[in-house]
Amino acid sequence: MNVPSASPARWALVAAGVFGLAGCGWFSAPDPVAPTTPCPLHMVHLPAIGDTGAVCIDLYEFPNRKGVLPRTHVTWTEAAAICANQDKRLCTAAEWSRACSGPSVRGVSARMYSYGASFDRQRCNTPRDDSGPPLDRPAPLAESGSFPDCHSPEGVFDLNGNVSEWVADEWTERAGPLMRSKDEPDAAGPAHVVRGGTMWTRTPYGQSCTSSHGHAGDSRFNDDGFRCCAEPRTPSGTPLPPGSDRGL
Ligand SMILES: [Ca+2]
Repeated sequence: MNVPSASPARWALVAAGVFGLAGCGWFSAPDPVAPTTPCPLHMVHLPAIGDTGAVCIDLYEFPNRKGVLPRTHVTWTEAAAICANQDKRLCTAAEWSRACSGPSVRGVSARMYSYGASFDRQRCNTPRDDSGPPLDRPAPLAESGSFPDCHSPEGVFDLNGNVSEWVADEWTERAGPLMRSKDEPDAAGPAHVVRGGTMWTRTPYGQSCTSSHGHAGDSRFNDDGFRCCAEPRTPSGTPLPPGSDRGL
């Protein structure tokens, strides 16, 4: 996968810790004496631990803004281009899993949901006892961050439910069922993977951190979105060597 080079001018080292847009409630203000994190604003740094490499990941589903509805009806190609335009890229399935499940150590992940081991249908936008409406009806999306306890320990929101999220990986049978819309049975091009499930409980792919299914890359669904990732970087904008941010 080609990773776009970042323009250092668009990156800024920020104090470590979880914080977001100005005036966003529980987020703490940057601490001027805290160590810096090698990620842009409004991204969370997930350092390399165990089997998983380091990555910067958006706090929220795109457009990564608290209080704003996530983008839907977007193809995989469009999602990848939008991330690239921000000097980011789509997350890989492994990075998405690391954000949701926690670091994998010798193949064992820490949790099944971003918030813990057990399903709580009210904690995220995952309460709908249905398999979803027709595509010509809007999905009951939630504004990013409107479920205040729907986040990982590192502060990444809405990984379980709300919109399913395109990741970079091409779909294979190991990535769950390939779901096609009856409105576009002949969609062309390679299929790609979407992760995390949506608000609908009665789907074959679920709503946990292992939730995975495929869609044709040029399909548009009313409950599919994405979030962006990026490489951790030095203050000059150079990608950090793999593993060099362990323990940051
Ligand atoms: Ca989601």
